[in-house]
Amino acid sequence: MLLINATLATMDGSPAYGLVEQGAVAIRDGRIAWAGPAAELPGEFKLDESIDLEGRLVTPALIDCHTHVIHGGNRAREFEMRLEGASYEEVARAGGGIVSTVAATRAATQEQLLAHALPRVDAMIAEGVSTIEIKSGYGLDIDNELKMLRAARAVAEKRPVLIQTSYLGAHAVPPEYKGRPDAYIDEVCIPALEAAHAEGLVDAVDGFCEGIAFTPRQIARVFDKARALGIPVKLHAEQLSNLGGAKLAAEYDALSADHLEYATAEDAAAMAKAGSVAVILPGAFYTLRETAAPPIDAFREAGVPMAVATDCNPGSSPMSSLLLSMNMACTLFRMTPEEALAGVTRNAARALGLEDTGQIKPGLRADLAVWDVEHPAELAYRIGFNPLWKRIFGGAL
Ligand code: DI6
Ligand code: FE
Repeated sequence: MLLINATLATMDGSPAYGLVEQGAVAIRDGRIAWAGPAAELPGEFKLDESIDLEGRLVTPALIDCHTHVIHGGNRAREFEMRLEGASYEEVARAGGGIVSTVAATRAATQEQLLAHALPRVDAMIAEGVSTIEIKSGYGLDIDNELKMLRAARAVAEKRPVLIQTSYLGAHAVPPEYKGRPDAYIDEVCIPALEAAHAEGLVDAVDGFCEGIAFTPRQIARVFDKARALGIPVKLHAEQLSNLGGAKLAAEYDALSADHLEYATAEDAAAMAKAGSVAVILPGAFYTLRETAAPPIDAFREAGVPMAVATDCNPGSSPMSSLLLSMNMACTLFRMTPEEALAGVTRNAARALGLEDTGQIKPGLRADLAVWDVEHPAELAYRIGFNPLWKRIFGGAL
């Protein structure tokens, strides 16, 4: 396949979006074979039939690197409660919050979980998403954590999308272990990780390091097991308070630390040293009406790569629009439109440990999004408008 008459935002790390005017992309065997100015296209890639994009913008297809899109039920009632004045933590302590989604997730079959997720997956794909990370963490017992991960992997059988799964057994303490988080880690969280890994269901291990969830010491025990199994880690860190999660994640060479509203410049330095990505989740900040913004300047100065994701989940971020996440990252956190686009392409791939997607570069997967816009800043600029023209997944239109 040869795409011509395109503007390319290659997002390959070169300045100004890696923009190429009058560009062409040659695709062979599902991979990008060549990309650059059409005038320089090598003869071997010249085809009789090419697709004329009439000046449209081509970017890498988008990557949502942090979602909880597999879950049971919804929490619209909790939304009402919070509007009546209850805080997220109060709702959680009253048995609502994550634990109510746990009950709904346990009650659902694997097929039901999958069917419940597909409309949101479809919304993501319709915005040019090619890769979705999906976490477990609403099962919180061995069978139900495995069920969630199997449902997550099954998304890729139903839709043309790459799925990366993260095991999030350390998401919340289930009711049957109330007040006994260490017993939960020993008796459920670690054995479920071993079982899920044995079934090949785990691409990364995640945790929630927070007052309403687990301490750094408890998370470290889960990370030790991940390390022993050779699985990379990531962490929900400093979302509602600073417990040292980002530093802990850095100690374990985490792929990413996520949320980070309460992170400091010191945390940023530790993450930069470890090469961990800061995953910025403005949907949760917005939904919880947080006031502390993540320290974007500190990440920028320290050279921490920033990703942006939806955090699509039924409680703190019932959002499935990655384009809206980009807009929010700019408006709420003062990220630039170029940083936001890098955050859903190159840096999102890095947050998942994926080296063959997220940029327009020879050798990488031909996962591309073609947009009816003139300039890449338009992607983050509009609110509630989807300019996707076509998506190319693994070289297929
Ligand atoms: N932080 C979040 O924002 C989500 N999980 C987490 O660890 C919220 C999950 C939920 O409220 O259901
Ligand atoms: Fe999350």
